[in-house]
This record gives sequence, structure tokens and C-alpha cells, in this order.
Amino acid sequence: MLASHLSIESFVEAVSKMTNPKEIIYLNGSEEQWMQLRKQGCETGELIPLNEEKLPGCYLHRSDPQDVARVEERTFLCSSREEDAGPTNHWAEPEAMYETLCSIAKNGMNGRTMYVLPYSMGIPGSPFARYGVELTDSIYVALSMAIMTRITPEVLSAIQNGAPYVKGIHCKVDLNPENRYIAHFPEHNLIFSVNSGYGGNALLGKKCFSLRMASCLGRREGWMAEHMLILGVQDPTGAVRYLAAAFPSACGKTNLAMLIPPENYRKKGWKVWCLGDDIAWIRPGPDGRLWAVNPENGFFGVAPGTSMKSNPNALAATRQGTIFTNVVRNLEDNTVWWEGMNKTPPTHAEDWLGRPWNGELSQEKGAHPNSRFTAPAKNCPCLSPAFDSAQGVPLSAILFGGRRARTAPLVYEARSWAHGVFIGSSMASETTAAATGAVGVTRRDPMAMLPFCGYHMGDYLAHWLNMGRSVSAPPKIFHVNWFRTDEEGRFLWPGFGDNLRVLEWILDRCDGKAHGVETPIGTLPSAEDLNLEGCPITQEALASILTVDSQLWTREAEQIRIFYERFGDKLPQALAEELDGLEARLQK
Ligand code: GTP
Ligand code: SPV
Ligand code: MN
Repeated sequence: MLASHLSIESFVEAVSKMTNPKEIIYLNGSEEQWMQLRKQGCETGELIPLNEEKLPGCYLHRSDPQDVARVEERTFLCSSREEDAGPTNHWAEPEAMYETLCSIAKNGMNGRTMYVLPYSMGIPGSPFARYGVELTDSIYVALSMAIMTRITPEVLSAIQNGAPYVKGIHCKVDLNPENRYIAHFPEHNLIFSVNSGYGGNALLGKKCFSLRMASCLGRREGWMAEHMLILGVQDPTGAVRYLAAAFPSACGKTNLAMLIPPENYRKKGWKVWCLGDDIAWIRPGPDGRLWAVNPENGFFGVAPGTSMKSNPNALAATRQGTIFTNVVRNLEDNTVWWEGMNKTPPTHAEDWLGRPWNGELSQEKGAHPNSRFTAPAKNCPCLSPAFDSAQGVPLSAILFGGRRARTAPLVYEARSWAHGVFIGSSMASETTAAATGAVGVTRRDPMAMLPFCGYHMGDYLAHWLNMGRSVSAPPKIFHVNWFRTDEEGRFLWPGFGDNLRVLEWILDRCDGKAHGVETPIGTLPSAEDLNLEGCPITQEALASILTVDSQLWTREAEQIRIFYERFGDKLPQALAEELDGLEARLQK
């Protein structure tokens, strides 16, 4: 299985010899097969059918209580040379890791069915599509992949006819967290995941393939695989311009991608179109711009906080054909609920663990903070007409951002592509529940790719610099922060739909139309430069989020210098110079 290419038949045979399933089923994407699987999932208890009238085709899944998020500590890059994994990845020697995994997976599918999932990331047959085959013993994973990727008979025949594909082995074994491994073998074109059934650990087309493996491919082939949403902003003239934005997990990508403009904007004809909420593959186009496609076909979104007020489009997307994971089950009408959906939690319900739960009386939260929905993209009311376009959309701007309670202002513009890469490389965010570990700790997360980059982060930053140099009209780069708080920890910026006010300034900057104020960290709008008609924010709060505190930033620069030391001589010289430049401007 370490051969970089195997016929699908040989791959299936080798894995079934090892894992010993009771049967093997090839899934070809037919509705009949999916129906059969849903039925079986209900019989095994993996799926709980929900109210057919209110939530047609929707199911609830409860994961193992110890298997509720990505496990970065147990995620490995198995390149033959340790230095190719770099200082920010866990590395393991490929042969040794492979042996370990084979011994864990030995007879691991005993008594279970092995499903063969030939899938495409991107439109099958398009030049940008990449194929994968996931072998899994989880009905939940198979049905989730059916939503998140494109599975068609054409993909299977292309693979049978020799098209390259990424091999994926996923085996639940006994879900023992101590024996959990998410391992990537980029040189062997293999992903091997054992003992988890959850999201990014198990839906191998997502983070494992579309980011870790694809970032390696992109480096070789001259494109980029990024943890980014893609959206189109339509202005009152009807023109649509496209942006991509990298925020770390649970920092607002799905919400921004499906934004509903504030009322005064809507009245004038503004509209936002969603192309993707998590992953972007970006390449140079013939016109000298960078073009982006979303390789996914669905949304694996954070449930808590999703409401008619915050994100009606996401909520609408979950009203049919959706699988909910680890949310509250409302027993009154067999529907679902989570914290932040509305102010009336069900009183007769089950929490994410399936225990009796009363939303008025229970002390504990009902839904897990990283509970999710897996919803088909086509359900989204604001899905862009360009969603199925094979060549993707041209990017006007790239945004970086994260959760920063202090330090980072609402928005600022990079001075150049290299400065933008510097901003992305040094971005930081407070950790969330999307990965196991402490929540709320500030960590540097270059381009929101720290857990997802498939090779040395220093080489990755060099690739970014090269990509900008390789095109004549690269997008402009900005940094945003919706998460500034006051002394009491309350958000200062209203966020959500009001974020369009920031996007408008950004797009006007791209057109050379908007005014900005130069500061040591980049160009900021002044309060007058933003359209704040109808915006619920005080002048005082606004002043505070549009200020650059040079003391805080001097400390920030010191911390970036410490972070950069980790990359040693792999740190691109241009970024070292950008840091020197920032320090020099701050001292002036
Ligand atoms: P992943 O799927 O993990 O990659 O997450 P994501 O980046 O798509 O994050 P998502 O949009 O699901 O948002 C996560 C959390 O941030 C939710 O609880 C949202 O309610 C909250 N959030 C999103 N946008 C904003 C905003 O503009 N302001 C504030 N205060 N919170 C926001
Ligand atoms: C994230 O954690 O960034 C996600 C969810 O989008 S997962 O698929 O688990 O990676
Ligand atoms: Mn994500």
C-alpha cells in the first residue's frame, strides 16, 4: 500500500486482507445505495431519523464522547525526511508508522462492511479535480462523504482506467483514543486513519486530502491548497467581485461565506454569494490573476451559534438531507437544537450524549461546543451560480483573520504581497473547541494552516511568496478581526452581516477608490471611511477597534520574532525583512 500508485482493485484487496471485513461494497453515488445505507445506519443506531416533515432526509448522529474533534496531537506527517515535515507538524518515520497502523488495523473491520468510496474533490473531469478512494467501515463517514464530495460512476471508471488518486484507509477499530492516529504519507499518496469516526479525522477528503496532501501537490505543481472560504460580493451595479479568507477553525468562515447584508445595503442591491466555507484551491489564471475553486460539495459547519439571526443561509442549508452530529434532540417534535439557535431551548429533550435534558433546568450545555451539521451545498439559498464552474472565480482580495481580543484592529491592508504574506505568516488566534486541547489560548497559526500544512511551514511561506511573484495581478491582502472585546469580554464589533461594511472598504481599496490611514502595521480606514449607516456601534467602541496600540504591537513583533526562530534557515529572507520593517516603523 506504500506504492504510490495501485490499481483500485489491488488497493481494496490489500486493505481487506488486512482488516478482514465481512463484505465489501463499492459505492457509486446512486440514490438507491444511499437509501440502503441510511436504512442500515438507522438499524445499527449510527443514525437517528428525524422529523420527516420538518427535516426531510435528516439524521442525528452521536459520536463516541471521547471522539468529538480533530486530534492534532495524534495527527502525523510521515515524509521520509523529518525536516520535510518541519517544526510545526508531528513527524513519524513512514515504515515504522505504517507497521504500527497495520497492526492496529489488523482484523479491524471484523464483522463489519468495508465501503469503497471513489470520490472527486472538485468537478469530476475538470482539470482542477483530484480523485481519492476512501475505504471505510463507517456508515456515518460514507454518508457524510456523499454530502461533502462528489461521488459518481465516472469517478470510479476514471480511477479504474488509471487516473491517479489518493488512497485513504479509515478504520474505526474500537475508537480507543490511545490508539488513534491520523497519518499522512505524502510520498506514498496514502492517508491512514484509525480509531476515530469524527469529522476532520475520518472524512478523509476534507482536511487530510484537500489540505495536507493537496498542499504538497500544489507546491510541486504551482498552485495552493488553503483553509479559506470563498465568496462573491455583488454591488448595486450588479458587478460581482470575489474574496477568499483564511480564518482558523471556528473563527467565522461559514458565517462570512453566507453573509446577509444589513438592511440598508440590501435595499441598495448588495448581495453575497457563497462559493465555499472551508477550503480553497487557488491557481494562476491566464489573465494574471489568482483563481479559486472550492473542492468540496457540502458544508461541515459548526452548529452552536447558527441561528436565523446570525446565519439564516446556513440554517436553511440544514433543513434537508443533512446529518447533525452531537446536537440536542428535541423529543417534542423529533428535531434538533443547539446553544445559540434561539432563546427557547426545548425542555423535553436529549443532550448530545443522549441523556435526558431540560433546556430550562439543566446546568450543562445540551449540544457539544464542536457539534456540527453536514449539509449539501445545493441547499444553500445564496450558493453562487459559479459554484459548479470548473475554472473557479478570480480573486480581488485575500483576507487573513482570527480571534484577537486585543492587538489586531478591525481591518488593515498589507503594503504589498510580501507584507501580506508576512501578515498571514504571523497571524494568531485564540484556540477553539474544533480541536481537542485548551480553549482560548493564543497561538500563532500561519494562514490558518498550522494544523493542515502537509510540508515544512518555512517552505510553505516561500511558496506563498513565489505564487504572488508568478502572477501580474495578485489579489490585495488584508487582515480582519471581528473578535475585539471590551474589559468585560463583550464583543465591540457587531460582526456577522455588518462585516459587509468592512468588505465594502476592502473592495473599494482594491479599486483604488477608498481612503485609508497609513500606520506602522498597514493601512486602516478611519471611522469616516466606513459606511456605518444603521450600524449598532458607539463612536467610542469604533475608535478603539480602529486604533493601533504601538506598545501592544511592539510586544507582538517580539513574539513574532520568537515564533520565526522555529523556522531557522527555512524562514524566507523577505519575511525576516518584513519583520525588521515593522519594528523600524513602530520605533519611529
Ligand atoms: P470551521 O468549520 O471549524 O473551519 O469553522 P468556521 O471558521 O467556518 O467558523 P464558523 O463560521 O462556524 O463560526 C464559528 C463561531 O464563530 C460561531 O459560534 C459563530 O457564531 C462565531 N462567529 C462567526 N462570525 C462572527 C462574527 O462576525 N462575530 C462574532 N462575534 N462571532 C462570530
Ligand atoms: C475545522 O476544524 O477547521 C473544520 C472541521 O472545518 S474538521 O472537518 O473536523 O476539520
Ligand atoms: Mn475548517
